[in-house]
Amino acid sequence: MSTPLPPGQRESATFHRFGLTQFAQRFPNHTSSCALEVIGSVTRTLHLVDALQGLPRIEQTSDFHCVTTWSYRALRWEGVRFVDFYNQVLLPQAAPQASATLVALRGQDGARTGMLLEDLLAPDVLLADRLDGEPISVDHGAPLRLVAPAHYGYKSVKHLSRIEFREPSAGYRVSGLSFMDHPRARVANEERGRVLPGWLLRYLYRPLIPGTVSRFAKASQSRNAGTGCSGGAAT
Ligand SMILES: Nc1nc2c(c(=O)[nH]1)N[C@H]1C(S)=C(S)[C@@H](COP(=O)(O)O)O[C@H]1N2
Ligand SMILES: [Mo]
Repeated sequence: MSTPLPPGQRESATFHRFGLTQFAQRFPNHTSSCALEVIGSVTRTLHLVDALQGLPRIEQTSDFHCVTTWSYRALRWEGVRFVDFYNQVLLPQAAPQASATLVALRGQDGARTGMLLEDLLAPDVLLADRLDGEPISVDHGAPLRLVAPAHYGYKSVKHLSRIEFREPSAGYRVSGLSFMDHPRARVANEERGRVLPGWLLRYLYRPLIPGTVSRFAKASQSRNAGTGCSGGAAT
């Protein structure tokens, strides 16, 4: 059952709470419902109170690959396929411009990245509110996170609160540290960053793992109680 890990990745025994250290101390303000804002190149801006309401729920097991080279195997996510959310909510209600093929994603903690709409519509990309049979914990993205298993972990935005449709003609610059943020970040292609080659970034990122893990773990302390989406929980 165990497939080889993608190039440059090593298996981790722990699913670390992780990210850029500037986000270690930041936590979501709202964890009891999956509110989501849809803005940008859309016909109508949306303020959804429960983004997953009424949509078909699925369960999916996938490996998780952080760009710094740790991978954690076989996480069991539950939620809604992004493509279903797109077809059943975004297209009819927000009606994005056909030319807005870049989507900026933002978490409640201020973390940002972008994905090509085409990548978001892959069948394994989820809006997830449950992990391993429980509501997603604050540590791992409560109340709602993106899960994009074919892309490095930084595309899987936790505490997802806003999605913004953009015209790609303006260029890809979504996060503050855009040199680290590859527009696609496909794990199979080792697209770790925008500027330096993936194989080189392996060696630059790997030494940062222990310090980052301990900063995120310390900051989390007693903040890891889980919450779920109103009405979204599978029974
Ligand atoms: N909102 C938000 N999303 C985020 C991050 C973050 O700091 N804040 N870190 C990213 C990175 S670099 C990784 S590897 C994964 C880590 O997910 P985890 O903390 O659930 O293990 O979340 C990604 N999504
Ligand atoms: Mo990461």
